[in-house]
Amino acid sequence: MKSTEQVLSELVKEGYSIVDGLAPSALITGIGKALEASLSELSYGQNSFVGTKTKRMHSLFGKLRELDELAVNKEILAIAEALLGDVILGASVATQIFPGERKQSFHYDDGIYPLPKNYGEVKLGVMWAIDDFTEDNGATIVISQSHGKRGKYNSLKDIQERVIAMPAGSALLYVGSLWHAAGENRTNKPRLGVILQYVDSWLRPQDSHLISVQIEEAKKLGPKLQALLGYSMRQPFLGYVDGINPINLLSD
Ligand SMILES: O=C(O)CCC(=O)C(=O)O
Repeated sequence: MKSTEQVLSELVKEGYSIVDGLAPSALITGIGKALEASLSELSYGQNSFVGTKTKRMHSLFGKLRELDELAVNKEILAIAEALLGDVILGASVATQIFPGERKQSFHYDDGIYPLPKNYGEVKLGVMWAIDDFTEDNGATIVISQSHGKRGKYNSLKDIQERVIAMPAGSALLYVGSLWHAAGENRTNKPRLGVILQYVDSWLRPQDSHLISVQIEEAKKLGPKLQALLGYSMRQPFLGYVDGINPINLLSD
C-alpha cells in the first residue's frame, strides 16, 4: 500500500493518485449489493453531463449505512487532512454507468465554488471502485497535471488523458481542480463507483447533510462521521447552534 507521503506527493505533482486494495472485498461486495438494489429503482439522467445511460444516487448517508466505513477510512482522512486541513464531507454520489453510455465532458469539481483561478486546493475527491474499473467499462478518465488550471477546457495544453483502470476496492484520489470525466462504457455490464468528496470545513458543502441526515439518524453514527457530516464546528466560531457545538445535540 502506498504511504500517505507518496499519495500526497502524487496529488501535488499529478493531481491524482490511485490506491489499490484499500477496502476489504467483503465490505465492497456489501456496498455493491445495497447500492444496486437502490439504484434499480432510479431512472437514467436527463442530459449528457449526468449521462443518459447513467444512474446516480446522491445523499448516500441519508439512505444507506453500508458506506459509513468508507467515509471514515483512516488512510483517506489522513491524506485529506494533510492536504486541506480540517475537512467535512462535501458530497456523496454513486454513479452507475450502463452499456452504451458516452464519455462525459471534462470538468473539475471545485468549479462549483467562485474561487480565483489560481486559488489553492479546497477539495479532495475519492472515487471508490465498487466494480472493477477497466479501459472499456467507463473507468474515470483524468488529465494528468491539469490541476491548478481552472478556466476553459480549450485553454489546456499538453493534454495527457489517463484511464483509471483499478480493481474493486481501490480508490482514485483527485484534487478538486483536476480535469476529469466518466468514461464510455463499451461493455455489456454496468460499472459502479462511489464518489466521496471532502472539502475545507469553512466551505458550504455541496450536499446539505444536516437535512439529508437529521439529528435522530445522526445520533446512531460514530463521532467521526457525525463530525464529517457537519455536526461539528470549525474553530473558533463556524457552524455553531445557539453558540454551542452541534455535536452536543447528538448526546441525550
Ligand atoms: O463516474 C465517474 O467516473 C466520474 C463522474 C464525475 O466525475 C462526475 O459526475 O462529476
